[in-house]
Amino acid sequence: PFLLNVLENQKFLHGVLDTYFIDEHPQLFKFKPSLNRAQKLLNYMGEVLVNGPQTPLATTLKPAVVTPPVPEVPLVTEPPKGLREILVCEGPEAFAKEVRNRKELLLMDTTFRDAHQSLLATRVRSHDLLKISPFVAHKFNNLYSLENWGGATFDVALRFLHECPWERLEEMRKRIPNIPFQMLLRGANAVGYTSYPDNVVYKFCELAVQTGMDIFRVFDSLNYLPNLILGMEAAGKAGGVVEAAISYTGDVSDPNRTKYDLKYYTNLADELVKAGTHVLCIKDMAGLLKPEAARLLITAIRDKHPDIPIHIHTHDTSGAGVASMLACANAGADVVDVAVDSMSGMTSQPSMGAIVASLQGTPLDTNLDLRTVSDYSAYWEQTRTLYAPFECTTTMRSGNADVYLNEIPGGQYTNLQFQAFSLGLGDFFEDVKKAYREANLLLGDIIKVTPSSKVVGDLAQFMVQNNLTADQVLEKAEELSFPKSVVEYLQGSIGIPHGGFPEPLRSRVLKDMPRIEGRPGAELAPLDFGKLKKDLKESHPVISDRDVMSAALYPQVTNDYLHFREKYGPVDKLDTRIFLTGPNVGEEFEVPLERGKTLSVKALAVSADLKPNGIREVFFELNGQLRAVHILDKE
Ligand code: 3PY
Ligand code: ZN
Repeated sequence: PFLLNVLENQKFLHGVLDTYFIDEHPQLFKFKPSLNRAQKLLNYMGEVLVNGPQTPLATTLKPAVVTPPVPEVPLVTEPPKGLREILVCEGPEAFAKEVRNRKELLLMDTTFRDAHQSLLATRVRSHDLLKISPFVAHKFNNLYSLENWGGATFDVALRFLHECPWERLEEMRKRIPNIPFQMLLRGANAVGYTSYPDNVVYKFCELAVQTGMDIFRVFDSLNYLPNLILGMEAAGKAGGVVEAAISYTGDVSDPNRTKYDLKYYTNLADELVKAGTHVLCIKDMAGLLKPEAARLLITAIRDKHPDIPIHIHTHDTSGAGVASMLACANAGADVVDVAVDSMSGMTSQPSMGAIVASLQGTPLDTNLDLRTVSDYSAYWEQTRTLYAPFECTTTMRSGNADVYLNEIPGGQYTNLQFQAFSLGLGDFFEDVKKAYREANLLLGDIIKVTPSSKVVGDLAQFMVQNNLTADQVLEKAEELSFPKSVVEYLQGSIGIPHGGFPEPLRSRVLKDMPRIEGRPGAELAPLDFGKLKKDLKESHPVISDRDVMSAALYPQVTNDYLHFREKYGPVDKLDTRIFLTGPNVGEEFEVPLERGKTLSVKALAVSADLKPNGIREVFFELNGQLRAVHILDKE
């Protein structure tokens, strides 16, 4: 009896047994939880039916009632070979050489990461990514890479989707063995918003490579070289392709914008090439790289570094994205970022179909078939409607070239607009955008991308809410109680900006507060992973090294995620509409738990009467048998 019911064993529960027992006998834990999975999921759906969505929805719009058809692929045959073959067999240098030698313009597809981070609040779930993955493997084998991890996806998966980002990566890898995977690594901030101890960043990259990651786009929100180099070393040491990114701001085609001129960018490119990057990326996170600026910038870098593959990232906020990417390609870039048509445009990436069509019959022809792009787009067009509660188009109807004035990064642009509209204040967004520009100048005209963009955004909102002009902020700096992010930024918590910190603002805000002089991570003690694992095991029956890594980055979020999963099971297996808003009463549906194991569920009824203890019963049919779950009605 001990063996099968270990989770209910009193000695075990009270810690009389050494918990290393679990490590030595993992098979014991496969049995009991799997028996409970169905019941847990019924509890989850009961909870949603009684108490409403268990993840906050951003609007009152409901997910569409659709089952997006997945274009067919021959599942019996292996997907055709792609660039990953060279990477795996010959390593990152050979991969980079091959990329540089290619005649065609190569594409990175951002649909699995940045596109939905920018348009759908990062809410696209593994369920919908995995369904289309075999099609991508079979039909898009010639991509440079598929960007499918990192950035905000890690946090959002755990926090709002109640799913494990590591499992997502592993499952995508199983279905797409041939295309290089790419992630966005925020340098010394990994996939978080703040500096971590160095050993956390190293271990994170190691685990990412082990789980299936290939290419690490490494950036720093201030282009602060020591932070960038730390991230590059971590990615490189783990065996990944290092794609060091220069975050782009300003306008190199405007002779009056002297702080970030061509020389600034070419110097930085020199440093990153010297530091051994395999690929060089220009990360235009706000979509400020106009076609003429693109021509100047790429030509200058290409002239100095004829052998390095150049990869360009942009956002289509102004609407000039396709023109700019074509200008980059013509000036010698090897790879550009696109999102599939139905997930492109506005604050997302430029359209894949538009770029493919524009280059057809030219020497840079991508060799992609527009019909294939169209099939892929059709899947996402329907899938996107499942995420209606998070649609940016609730408030955003078009691109806007005012981004050249405010320089707000794509994802943040969507968020700020959304927040402004939900506050219901008519001109609030216009005011915030103007204040964002002023806040940036107050802070010394800095690079703005996660997390420095949050500093500028917080200061802008602070200015609007308190009705302060830039002059007033500077004048009253000693008395004002600034947002925490602004104070920490001025203390040096995320690094040192190009040109130094703004004075006298910094001294006035900080007074005698401590300052970090160099790379923030260098001052942090290494994290004790062994202790963290032990601590986690005290409150959670099953803890993997992946959970420990998640907890190293997001302690509270991971703890909540683990509790949630222990209570409600693998909610990532539910269809998106059912996950978000629950089934309709009377609805029949399936839940594929694993290969060969599918639950057949029917939602029967929610009891009208409440028991004296506040419990409501919800009835389901599970594989033909009646089941009832008891849910505390929180209303
Ligand atoms: C992120 O850090 O998530 C970004 O997408 C920055 O551009
Ligand atoms: Zn981006």
